[in-house]
Amino acid sequence: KFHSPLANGARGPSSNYRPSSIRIPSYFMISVGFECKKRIKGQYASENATVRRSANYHPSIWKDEFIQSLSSQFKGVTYGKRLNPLIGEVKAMLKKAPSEDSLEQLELIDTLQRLGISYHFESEIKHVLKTLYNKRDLDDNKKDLYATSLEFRLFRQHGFEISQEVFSDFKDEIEISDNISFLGDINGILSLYEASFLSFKNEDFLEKAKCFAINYLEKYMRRTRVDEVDMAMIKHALELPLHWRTSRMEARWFIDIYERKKDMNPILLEMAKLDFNMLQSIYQEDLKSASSWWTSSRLGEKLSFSRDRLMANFLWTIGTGFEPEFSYSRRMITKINSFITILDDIYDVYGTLDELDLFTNAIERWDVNAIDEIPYYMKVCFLALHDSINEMAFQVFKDQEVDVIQYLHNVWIGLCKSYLQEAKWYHSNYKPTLEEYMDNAWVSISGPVILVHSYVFATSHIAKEELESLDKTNDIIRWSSTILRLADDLATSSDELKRGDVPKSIQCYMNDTGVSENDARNYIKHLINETWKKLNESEAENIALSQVIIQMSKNLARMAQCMYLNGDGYGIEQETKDHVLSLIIHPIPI
Ligand code: 0FV
Ligand code: MN
Ligand code: MN
Ligand code: MN
Ligand code: MN
Repeated sequence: KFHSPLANGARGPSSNYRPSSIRIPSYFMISVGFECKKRIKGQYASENATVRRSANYHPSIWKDEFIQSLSSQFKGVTYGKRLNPLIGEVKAMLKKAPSEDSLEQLELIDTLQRLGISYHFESEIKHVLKTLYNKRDLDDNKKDLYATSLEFRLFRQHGFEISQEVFSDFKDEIEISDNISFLGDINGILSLYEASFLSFKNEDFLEKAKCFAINYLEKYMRRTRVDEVDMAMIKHALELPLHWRTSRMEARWFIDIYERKKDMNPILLEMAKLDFNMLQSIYQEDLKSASSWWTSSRLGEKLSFSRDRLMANFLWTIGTGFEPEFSYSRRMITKINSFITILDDIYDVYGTLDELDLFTNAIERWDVNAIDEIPYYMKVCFLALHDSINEMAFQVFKDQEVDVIQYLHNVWIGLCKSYLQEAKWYHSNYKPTLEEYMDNAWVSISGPVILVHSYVFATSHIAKEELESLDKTNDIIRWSSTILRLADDLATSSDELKRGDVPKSIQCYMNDTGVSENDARNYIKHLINETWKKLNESEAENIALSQVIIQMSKNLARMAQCMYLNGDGYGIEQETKDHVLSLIIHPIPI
């Protein structure tokens, strides 16, 4: 069904990657002769060589030559002419007075969101929801579980104040969960399940409802003869709830499901496919630009011990901001992600502790005169980073007359200091408590670097006060980064420990409590669930904060949960290949 990536005559993803099932021993050492730091007797190193570890990351499967060959017929204005009347038709549907059938309007909004096209109708959707919200109390028709849950989810998602009390009619049946009067109302339970993920910290009923719904859905899949589409919907929902999914991946999946629904609206379907393909053509241009930068920087080749993951670095940026207006941000954040990865591999694997100290100092000084002491490979990294960040800041200074350099510089210092802390812990064999670890690890996963830069690149009117508030005290950045860290630990810590690294959250919790690895993993999953509630709550409390930072923070957490769903989707490109093909390479057949 998909077009072959070879269709344009270019080389496809190269096939000489290392299959993820074959593991080269992690302790494989390489020796580099240009420096004399640590003397080690043994077979791997000559007397005066610095002994360095290697993670043996596989080379990239996506070559620049292939990326540059991408082209899409959906680029430019041709298809815009077809899209515009469809947008008009959907606007008309949304304008239909939300009189009798409020449920129909809510369902339309939900469908637009899932199809990934609601961003065209933000003001219309706000208007419909406002109207429905205001007449909510006048409406004394009893709503069923399905309608109540859908309404709760959409109102809360869009910032309307709504309490878990709206579920009071269903409380008894849910809390005494052997009562099965809901049987058959699979849409109601599914809808309750999705709604429960918008809860705040102290909303116990919603947590109970979530457990009830999960049990119910799992049983339902096993016992009943289930409709094919329902089955797909339930499986998908149990894998990850809607609130934790990123827009593009959800859209690509849901468009196929929607097409199979008996009551689907062909206008919505056509618009969704067209819009998806048009966005994809923009991503291809963004990707080409980022890949050209990466190739000409020669960082991959100069720092070959590090992960060469241009494609994955780009994929993350679609996850955090998919809209057409974020092209510039996607291009810049791909660079940021590339630098983060290089730095992480330097601190985790390649650098010696002495070098890391010197390097951290150079980053703090942010001065080209500060690099005499550091080895060549670090100079390459420092100069490339220093140049790129200064240039990006200058771009903002030209366009907006705001000087952002100290804010950008600060988050890099924070990142390198947190990396150094972990390196010191590792080299002294220190085992932090989970609390101690997390205080540092939400920074060392690079969430603050990504989000502060995202704010700067995606905001057309940067506010100094806002930039000021994006520091260590910002809850939203903290909770988003915490989820990113925990999801990363679940997927990467086994390999990290084999190669030698500081204990990650799972191991810290095991050390703290003595529980098994399996129990510790479940505890970390529980923490992710709890942290989402904090993130939901901080969003509701920070209504004045920029939408860019709020949405991108939530999206970063979501992207982590997608990337790490089935293992290390970042380090092992094969795990993410299908996402790359379906989101970036292959258009939806129309
Ligand atoms: C995590 O790698 C990771 F994905 C990094 C550093 C890439 C940049 C981040 C994004 C694109 C979100 P790894 O598991 O090695 O990180 P830690 O911190 O566990 O060493
Ligand atoms: Mn690290
Ligand atoms: Mn690492
Ligand atoms: Mn480490
Ligand atoms: Mn990791």
